[in-house]
Amino acid sequence: MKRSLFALLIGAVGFAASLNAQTNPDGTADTGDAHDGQKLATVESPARVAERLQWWSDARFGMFIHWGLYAQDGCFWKGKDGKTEHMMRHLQIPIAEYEKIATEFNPVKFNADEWVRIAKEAGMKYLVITTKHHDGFAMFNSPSNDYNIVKRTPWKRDPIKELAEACRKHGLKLGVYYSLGRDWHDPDVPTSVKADGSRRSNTWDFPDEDKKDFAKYFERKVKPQVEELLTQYGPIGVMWFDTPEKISKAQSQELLHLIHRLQSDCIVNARIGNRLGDYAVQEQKIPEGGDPQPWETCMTLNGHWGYKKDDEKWKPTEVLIRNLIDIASKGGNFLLNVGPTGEGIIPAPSVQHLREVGAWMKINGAAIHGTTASPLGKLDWGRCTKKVSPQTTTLYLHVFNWPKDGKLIVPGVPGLVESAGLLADGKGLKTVVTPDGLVISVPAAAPDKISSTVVLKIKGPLPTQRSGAALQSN
Ligand code: JFZ
Repeated sequence: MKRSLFALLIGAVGFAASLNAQTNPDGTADTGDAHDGQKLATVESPARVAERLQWWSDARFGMFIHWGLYAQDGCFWKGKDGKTEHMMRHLQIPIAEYEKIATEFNPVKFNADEWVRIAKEAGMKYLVITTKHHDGFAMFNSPSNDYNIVKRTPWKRDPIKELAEACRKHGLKLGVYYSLGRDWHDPDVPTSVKADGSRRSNTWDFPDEDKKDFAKYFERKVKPQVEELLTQYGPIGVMWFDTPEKISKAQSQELLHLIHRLQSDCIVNARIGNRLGDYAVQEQKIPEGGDPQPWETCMTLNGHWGYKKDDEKWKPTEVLIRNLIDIASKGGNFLLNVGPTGEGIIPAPSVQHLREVGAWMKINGAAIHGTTASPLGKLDWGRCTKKVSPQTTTLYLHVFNWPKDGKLIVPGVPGLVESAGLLADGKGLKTVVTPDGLVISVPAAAPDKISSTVVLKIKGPLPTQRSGAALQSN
């Protein structure tokens, strides 16, 4: 590929930053990690980046999967509550002990086809699965490092291979999560000390910080494993890195170069570190004004990423659907997480919630997939997404609060109305221009209590196209 890293030397295009505090589900303060919410540097031409991101932007909705040894007993170990997928660190479990979990890890109910179908039926277009979390255990066949699911478990299978096949079959893209700067199994990963004084590396097995050399770990483990991920499974849609921590700029660049040498179309998230990557990550929250650069919010269905057996605090379906709409109206992607069990199944409440989202998507998916950010200002009754063609601008009006008087007022609609109708039944609706805005006459009852879509078609492109930047402020 011609796009080269030489472009690195040419100026970087700046984007508006949006910095926000972050908290882990376990309450630990990952607050304001420098790699999140930051301006990304443009390494390639914006056109090339946009081209690579096209399918991903159109997708708008994906499934995040956190699956690892911590799931074996739902983040408990020897009866002790390990709190989250960070169980190994929270309980300071020695490597020799943690490794024993692998000898019992036997997810006999795992069915890649079923996982992919659950995602597909929810209206999701891609998945991102943890191939190595902070515990350092590879959930894929890793010839370079035998601490992996094929070598160390009685199950001996490679779930990434099976998921790649199922994704191909069902037309979804496969992305892989890789914990970059944290690896509690490797002796060479130095500790980063957080603002709250907590240390994020394995200080119980490897207390001597002076002996740790990130470069050794990077060469020995990261580079070979990233290469494996990009050569063993066909096209990888997204490399989703986490926790860049101590990685240097040169190392982030080298890694990016390695990825694009192997798969030039592979999208990389910003957690490759040092302001590189194609899109920004937001965790557990939706930025108020969106973000003009490509962005994705990742979020849990309950309060945990990994399977936590005593967590029953599920987000209501209404919240999930409205979050998806809110994110799409601000030009972002929604990566919604499931935490499969040690047996290899996605917990029933997760499946149920995703089914309900899927039922909504079946009717309203056209108002999400392939849309871009709202061109309208703040709307009292809900949100807006749009699709643009040379002849017509389609506005999807997502009505959360159905008007009691049968009049939906859309302020600031420019141009000539071509048609208005309900997405649910295709029936046309009457419109009239008033000083308050366009008034659409809608039936008394909302087709959907969570959100109903009114499709408004306007002649030609909108006069003021403000791409990306969300104009909604709530
Ligand atoms: C990380 C992991 O530690 C966690 O286990 C999970 O995988 C999640 C998706 O990512 O947690 C983070 C990382 C970065 C921030 C917050 C939580 N951050 O930048 O605010």
